[in-house]
Amino acid sequence: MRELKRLWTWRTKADSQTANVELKGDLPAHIAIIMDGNGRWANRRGLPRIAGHRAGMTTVREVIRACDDLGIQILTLYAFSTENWKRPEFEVEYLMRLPEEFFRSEMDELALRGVRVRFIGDTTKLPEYTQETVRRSLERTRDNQGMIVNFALNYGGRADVVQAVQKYAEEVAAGRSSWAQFDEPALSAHLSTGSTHDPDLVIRTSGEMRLSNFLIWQAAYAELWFTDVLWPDFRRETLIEAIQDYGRRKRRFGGLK
Ligand code: V07
Repeated sequence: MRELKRLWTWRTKADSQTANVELKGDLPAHIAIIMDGNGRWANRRGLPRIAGHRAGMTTVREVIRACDDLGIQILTLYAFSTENWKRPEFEVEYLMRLPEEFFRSEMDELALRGVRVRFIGDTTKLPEYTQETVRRSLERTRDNQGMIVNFALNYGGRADVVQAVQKYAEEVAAGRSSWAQFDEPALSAHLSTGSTHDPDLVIRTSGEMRLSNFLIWQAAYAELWFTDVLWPDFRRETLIEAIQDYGRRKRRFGGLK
């Protein structure tokens, strides 16, 4: 665990002033976010739901920047769940075009920052045009050495566990693994997140206090942080509040401090 105790400076859009925040305590290595409340944000403004998704994508850009500036190592974003297919066809279609739009505007900055993009979830069920973006972005950021951004697309936590066991079973059948050696690290390694650091902090916006099938195995010991703020209204400052709260909590992993 890394101890963070430093001043962090940034410019706010509104007044172009420089703000200083002191972050004490541990900095989470891996932050995972359930980005909820785009539809509600739009409704409140009398706008169509897709306007909320568009605004939400702007927040994605800002949060990637903020996490990278802070030195977060892994950011996992729940962009599309296995349940989201139940939404109206035209909304799903709109959502499925966001990845391409995102990369068209962001790829240069991601390259500059050395961000590595990865995907979790069953991307083989996505429309072909989305899969094309998935492939291209993986390829273009593969050699980067900076922060990892995992986009969860068509992701479900239970399905991820099932998929991991199936993969392990195939290795057993091929004689490359044995059930005698099947343990928690072995299962973790076969999840879509692989052997990367488990999330330390899971953030959910928009007032719901559930995991909703997101990283259910990986988040076993994560600190959970909830806010009523809707995703399009989520700011750098909101993220810092979450990280400061995280730093204050005593993390015991079930033991005694
Ligand atoms: C989506 C905007 C954010 C709020 C949550 C739902 C709507 C960014 C992406 C994205 C995904 C993959 C990728 C690059 C960007 C995205 C979907 C929805 C499906 F490689 N935002 N965003 N994808 N929303």
